Amino acid sequence: MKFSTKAIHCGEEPNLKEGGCGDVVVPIHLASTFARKEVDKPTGGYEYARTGNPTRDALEKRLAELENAKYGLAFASGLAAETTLALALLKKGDHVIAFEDLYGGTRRLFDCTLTNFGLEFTYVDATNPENVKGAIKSNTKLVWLETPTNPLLKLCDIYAISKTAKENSLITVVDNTFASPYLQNPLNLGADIVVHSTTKYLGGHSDVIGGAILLSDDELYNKLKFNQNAIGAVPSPFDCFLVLRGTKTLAVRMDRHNYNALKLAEYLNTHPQVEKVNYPGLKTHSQHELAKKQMSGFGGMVSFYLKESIGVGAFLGKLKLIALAESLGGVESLINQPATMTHASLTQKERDRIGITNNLLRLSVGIEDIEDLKVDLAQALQESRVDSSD
Ligand code: P1T
Repeated sequence: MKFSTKAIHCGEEPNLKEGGCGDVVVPIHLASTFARKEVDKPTGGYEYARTGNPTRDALEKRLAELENAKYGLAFASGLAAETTLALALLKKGDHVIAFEDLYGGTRRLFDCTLTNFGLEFTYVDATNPENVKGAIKSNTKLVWLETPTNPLLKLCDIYAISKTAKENSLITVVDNTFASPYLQNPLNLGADIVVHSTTKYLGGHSDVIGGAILLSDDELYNKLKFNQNAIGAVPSPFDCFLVLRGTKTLAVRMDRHNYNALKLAEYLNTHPQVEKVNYPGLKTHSQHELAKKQMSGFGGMVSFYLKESIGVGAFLGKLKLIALAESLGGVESLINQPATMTHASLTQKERDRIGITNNLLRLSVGIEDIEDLKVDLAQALQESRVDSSD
């Protein structure tokens, strides 16, 4: 099956067997526990809903199919997935190499929580695979990547880095949230594990918080599956249903996100009040060729720096359609100032070093009519000029 067919059918085949009612949508199984006939084995395959339930099973199966993975594990949030992964696969004294440009919450988890458990993190500019290689130490266990990154839309070469990691017996994890499985499949490029915040494109409607881990390695899966239950950061059946429903339209939504984001990136790129635009689909993006190689589209995320002639607060206040909010990947367009919102937990020094300055804005381009989005940006840019005499 091709992607959009899998996204609708995998994990949700109608049950036409004896006793099944043939429903084409998997039910929201609310039972927290499952009765058994014999003491030593679950009768219907389930025992307790934290350990597993049919709605979550359907979601895990579908997400695994979409990432070409053997196994899927669903979690209560993207950060719940990340926490479980770290606690399951790392131990005190282990070292992790991470891309310096990551979602602020991921860096907060690493720097403010996991370091308390004796884990060590080194951040590198992974746009150059040599920087990852150069950071390997005797206690390095794992390489953590985002591509494209949040919020600067930088890329890293998944194939090259995974190859180096394998040669050094390291696990490569790719947070594929920004691309979604429709545009990029890191496991096909050599990565060991894919992580998603399903809150974003997979859910797609800004109405659910969720996370997932997808992988094919039996040994790693067994550790993660054990810890999914042991730690217990699992999604509710209703949340599983919402993400399952979201995945059905992922392909059509992503096509429109791609189209709208490219149009807006091109528009902003030529706008006199915009200093620089970060979008992998632009020929001016320094990694455009890599984007073409490892992605099948450039996604719905754009970030840009406003010139000093624009008041950032005034600009954000003038937007009428595009909401000022954290998060991304929904059908509605959102804008965010990373320095004060999603990446506020980084130190000022670190933000400045990476390039997350106050004039950087991040757009999650929705699937509205492109003309309405352009008009909204245009009027806000015009109205917020510091030198505007009207
Ligand atoms: O919010 P949660 O579902 O826990 O997912 C965390 C997460 C993980 N990885 C990436 C790349 C993310 O962007 C996020 C969450 N990001 C936002 C809320 C944001 O506005 O960037």
